[in-house]
Amino acid sequence: MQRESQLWYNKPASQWNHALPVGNGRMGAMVFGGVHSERIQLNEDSVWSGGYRDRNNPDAKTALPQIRQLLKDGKISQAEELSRYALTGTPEYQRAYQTLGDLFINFQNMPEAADYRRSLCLGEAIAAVSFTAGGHQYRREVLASAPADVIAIRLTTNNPAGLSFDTRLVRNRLCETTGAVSKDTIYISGGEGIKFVCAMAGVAEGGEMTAIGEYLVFRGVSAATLYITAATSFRFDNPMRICQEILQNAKDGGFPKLREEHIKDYQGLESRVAFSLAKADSNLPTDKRLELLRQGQADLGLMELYFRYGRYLLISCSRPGSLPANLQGVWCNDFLPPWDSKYTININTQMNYWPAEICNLPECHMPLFDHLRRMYRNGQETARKMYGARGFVAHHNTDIWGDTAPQDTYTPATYWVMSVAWFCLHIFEHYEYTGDKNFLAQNFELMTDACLFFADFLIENASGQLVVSPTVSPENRYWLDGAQGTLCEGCTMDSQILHELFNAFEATSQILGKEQAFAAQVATMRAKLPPTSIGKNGGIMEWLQDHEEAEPGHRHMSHLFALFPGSMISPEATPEFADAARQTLKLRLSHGGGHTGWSRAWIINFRARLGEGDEAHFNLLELLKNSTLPNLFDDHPPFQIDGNFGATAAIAHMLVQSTADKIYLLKALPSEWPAGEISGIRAKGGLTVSLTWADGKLEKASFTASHPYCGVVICGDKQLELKLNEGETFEWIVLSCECN
Ligand code: FUC
Repeated sequence: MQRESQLWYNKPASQWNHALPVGNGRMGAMVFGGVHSERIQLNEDSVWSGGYRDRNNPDAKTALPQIRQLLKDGKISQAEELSRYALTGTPEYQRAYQTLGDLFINFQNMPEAADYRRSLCLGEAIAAVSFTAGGHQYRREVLASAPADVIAIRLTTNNPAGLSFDTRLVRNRLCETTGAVSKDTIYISGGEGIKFVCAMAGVAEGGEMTAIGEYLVFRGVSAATLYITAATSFRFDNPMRICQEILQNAKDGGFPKLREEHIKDYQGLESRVAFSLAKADSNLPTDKRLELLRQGQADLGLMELYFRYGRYLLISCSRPGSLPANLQGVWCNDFLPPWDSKYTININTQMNYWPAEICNLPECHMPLFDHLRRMYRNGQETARKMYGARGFVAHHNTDIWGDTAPQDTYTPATYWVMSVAWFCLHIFEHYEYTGDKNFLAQNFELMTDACLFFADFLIENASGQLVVSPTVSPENRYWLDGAQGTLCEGCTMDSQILHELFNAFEATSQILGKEQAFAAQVATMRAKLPPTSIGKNGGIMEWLQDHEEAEPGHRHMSHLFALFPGSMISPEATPEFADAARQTLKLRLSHGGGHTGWSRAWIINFRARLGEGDEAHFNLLELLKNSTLPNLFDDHPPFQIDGNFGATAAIAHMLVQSTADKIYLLKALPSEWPAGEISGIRAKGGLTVSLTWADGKLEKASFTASHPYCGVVICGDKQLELKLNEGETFEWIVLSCECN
């Protein structure tokens, strides 16, 4: 079967949301592809607005007992007022991610273009611009190489000596110095708090190149290469020296070698997974396809492309050694971007990493764990200073410094202490997929300290249950006695996360043979957590009391955590709760829920978990129609990358889902996808899974074990006992399996 491999357009990008992204984890670039002038907007993941500050509110600890008492007494607004003074970070805001700047290329004497094409090849991770002008061909290639640590731009023409242009790096604000550092290299530098250098070296073939002022000027060349890199004081003492070393190596190696090594490196990750829906393939530009989809035309190939693009984006913005994918991955055009383009950790950052394991990119998960380590010391300080607790805590946002104090003055999200617990489930998930005990051992102290915080912080409510107080159910409000409230004693999502954290901790303690006494205490705490309950409207209750929601169509569906990404609710194990989750979804959607890209992506995952293929497909269509920009970036609005990653994971989950000892195949196969294949998907227990299906039925599945496996494969009414030794593969040929 053919695979969709390109995003392409027949005109240059008129704005940023049309430009095409490349990235090597640490650096990103957005290619506009103009004919007479090119703009390439640049990012480096550590260009942020300032340094670390201790923002822990010194009055939190004193006020905490009073806030708790007010909540117990039902005096919600008073508890909220005191929290606003005593719990809010001092100062209120964390740092913001920022653009690095732009590369501009102005071409001289370039005639009008014909046969224009701007594309992004997902098979090679190369953005290209090509056209004919004045009877000659012109081509530009832009790639972000991880091995060479540069963004490389290659310009060629078959017009002898036909390329003349000038080029420079620009950053409108906060640029302290610019100019040439040598006869072939120019740079810009600046930054608030974190100092950056971005440097560009040029190589001309034929013709001439000179550095003048802050420009590199090319005259009458037949080909030119530009190498760009950047470094900041976040990682290096002398960013300029690092940039010069990187650029020297790139020039010494030359473009052909750099290109070849880039493709090899990228394909090492990308080619592990292939997804194809039989009828795919269209010869229309991507923006046109999106438009036709909005008009109701089916386009299975676009879904295939969207999935492949999701993996491409994760590979491009999250590599070992880089910072984790932020709200915009690594691509950000602003000095003060929406929500600072930092890490919102009450779902958005977590969602960025939903595809990492199942889509066979465990390496790309690593920056998240590095960042958790960055948050660790700060989180211990926040626990101690704000709450007088041991262990490790963070609130609903963090920044480049791993800041763990609350962000924002009172919003329905700010004083939520569950994000570290949620991140620890990613540690366990990585272990479940890979079986890597060393990784688990290295990160066990984070899990231990996450639990330790709750050993000190949980309190008993009037029913003797252990609850988080104060807390919020992100990010909804409830009605109580004619007034709206946010703060509460315990909420469903918190209990669900804690159930999963405590289970994971107990399992890890057993696997590693460590902290067994504490694990017993954790088990006792787990037994006293409030259970998930069903409310009077037939849905899952969001709070421990059956409050009415202030926003019944709220984008957050926090109380369905146990359905996804958690696993305590499933149609197989808890059919009654699965029905209640369906009812919750129905109610939220009937009030306009799913209106942000990430919220819609979460819904697709819920539908996949519930085994509802057609519903999953419907919501994927809605995401593409209503929350997708011309360059296929997710549109919150504005651009926010979590929806891309959430939906990529969801597509995988529609086809393969797993628990420690069960694998479900084609559990949510939509009737619109009668035939297809997917290869290289990972399942818990260390399996790599490939499938083909036709007429809505599984034909063949193969399983390769990276370590000994023993479990059951389930597809519709068919079951298979699977026992594999390390390295072994089993092929299951199924001829008459009705799935769904
Ligand atoms: C949370 C969400 C918003 C947005 C922001 C970055 O606050 O509720 O929709 O995604 O994070």
